[in-house]
Amino acid sequence: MKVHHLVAAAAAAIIVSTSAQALTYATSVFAERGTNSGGFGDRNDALNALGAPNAVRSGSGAGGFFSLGLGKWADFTFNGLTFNSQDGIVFEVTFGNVSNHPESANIFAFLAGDGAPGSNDNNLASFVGSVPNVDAQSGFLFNTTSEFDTIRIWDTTASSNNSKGFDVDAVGVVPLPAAAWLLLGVSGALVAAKRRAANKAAA
Ligand SMILES: [Ca+2]
Ligand SMILES: [Ca+2]
Repeated sequence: MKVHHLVAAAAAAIIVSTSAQALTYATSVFAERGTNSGGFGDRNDALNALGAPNAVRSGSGAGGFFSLGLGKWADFTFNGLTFNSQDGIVFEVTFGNVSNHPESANIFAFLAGDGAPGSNDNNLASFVGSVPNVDAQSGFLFNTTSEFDTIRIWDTTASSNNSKGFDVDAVGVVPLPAAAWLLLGVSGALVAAKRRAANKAAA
């Protein structure tokens, strides 16, 4: 078997193992909404942030997501499951208009029984990262380093942006280590490079 066949086989194996283990999406949410969060009926419903990403834009309306409002948060849980140092992912919605509507959030992961973070302080032990909406339109992967059953998404959007805050479409937990996702990307790039080389040789 030639090298590029081996690479393709490895990439295929990873794709199979990834699709076989689906993301665990949030099944319940408790939200403390921030300021400037009124209007746009559908985006007031926190339940729109549960399940797989499904935000839509049709005509003058948009649906399937939940706007946090400015400066507050929502807590997501996953059918009562506890995870340990697994990656999470959050999907935000700005419909390709992130330069006009820059939004952001801090992400926390903790065990509810240990008490939720009481401030939006990125020095807290449960803090796992910050996310600008530009990086979360197709899902922003974040890495946790401890046990958790709750993910808190805390809006940090500047009040000058005339925004209704970070718009959450979905929150999930990734079953595979991030390394596998990276490997998948690298393998795909290698396959593409080998194909280009092969095409060039054939031409
Ligand atoms: Ca948005
Ligand atoms: Ca949604």
